[in-house]
Amino acid sequence: MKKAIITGISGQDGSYLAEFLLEKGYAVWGILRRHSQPEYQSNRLEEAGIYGHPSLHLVYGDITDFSSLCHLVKDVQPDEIYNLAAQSHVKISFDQPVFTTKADGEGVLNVLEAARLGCPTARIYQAGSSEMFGNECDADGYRRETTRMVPVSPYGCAKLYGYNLAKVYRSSYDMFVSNGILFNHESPRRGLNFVTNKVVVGCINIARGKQATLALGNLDASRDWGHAKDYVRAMWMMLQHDEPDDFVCATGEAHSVRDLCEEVFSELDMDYRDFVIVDPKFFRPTELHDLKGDSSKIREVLGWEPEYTFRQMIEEMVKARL
Ligand code: F7E
Repeated sequence: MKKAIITGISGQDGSYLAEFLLEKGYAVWGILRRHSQPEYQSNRLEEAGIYGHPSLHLVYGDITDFSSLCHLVKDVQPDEIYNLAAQSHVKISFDQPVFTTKADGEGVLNVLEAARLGCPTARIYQAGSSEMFGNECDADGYRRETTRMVPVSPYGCAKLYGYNLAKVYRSSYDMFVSNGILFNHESPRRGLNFVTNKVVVGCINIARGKQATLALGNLDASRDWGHAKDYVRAMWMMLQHDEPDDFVCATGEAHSVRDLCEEVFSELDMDYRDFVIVDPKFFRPTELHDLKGDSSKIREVLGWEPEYTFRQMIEEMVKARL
C-alpha cells in the first residue's frame, strides 16, 4: 500500500486528491490546522464521502510549523507528499502579505526540509500557480513552462519563491520534486469568495429572491478555468513520471468574468446584465488581466487530457448548488 501525505487536505484540491488516491488504494495522511470550530474543517471530505475512511488519517499540523511536519514525515515515511496548503486567495494576499508569504513561501521550505531530513526518497508535488507569470506571456498570448515569471501579487511572489526552491532542492539534493504550474481550477467545492462559485451562488440566490444584485469587481479579466478533478489527476501523474519536472496544466481556453456571468445566468434563463453590478471594493491593487495556458508538454509527456469542458463544469456547479 503506497503512502501519501497531503498538506491542505481540507481544501478543494486536497479533498479531490484524497478521494483519488484512496480510490487507487493509497493510505493517506492529511494535515489539518487547529481551528476553533473543527466541525467545519471536514465539510469537503464529508462531501467527498471519505471522512472516516479507514485509510484516511487526519492529523493536526501546519506548514508554518516545521516541527509538526518533521514528526509526520519521519513517522509516516511517505512515498509521495503533495504540498497543497496555502493562503490561496490572490486579493486577500494584498491584505495579509506577511501570512501569505509565511504559508505559501516559507511553508514550502518547511515541507522540503522536513522531507530532506526525514524521508529524502519521498516524491514531492509542489503546487505552483499561473499567478507566478503575472502579466508576462509569449507572443501568441499563451503562458508555458518557458515563459518569464514576473508576479503582480504577494501570492504570486510567494508561490514563485516556493517554485524556485523546489527546483533548487531537486538539483542540489537529487530529490524528486515536481512543480505543477496550475491555471485556475474550479468545482462545486470551490470557496465562495472565488469568482466562479460567487457568481453561481449569487445567481441562484437572486433567482430565489434572497438577494437583489450581485456585486463583482473586474468583469473584463479573463481566466483559463479547468476542473479541479482533472487537475488533481495531473498532480498524481507528475509524480508517477520517471523524472521530476515542471508542468503547466491548463485548458488553453480563456473566458472573461463577463462570459462566466453570461454562462451561469443563462443556465437559469436570466440575463446577468439585469443583476450584476460593479463594486470597486473587489478590484485588486494590481490585476492580472488575461490568463491562458499552453499545456502541450503535460499532454505530450504524461498523456494528460482534461475531461471537463468549461460548460460542463459550470453546469455541474450550478446543479450542485441548486
Ligand atoms: O479571480 C476577477 C478577479 O479570485 C478570478 C486561485 O485559485 O487562480 C485563483 O486566483 C478573476 C480575477 O481567482 C470578482 O479580479 C471579478 O481577475 O476567482 P479568483 P484568481 O485570483 O485568478 C490562481 C491560478 C491561483 O493560484 C489562486 O490560488 O475574477 N473578479 N470580480 C473577482 N474575483 C473574486 N474573487 N471576486 C469578485 O467579486
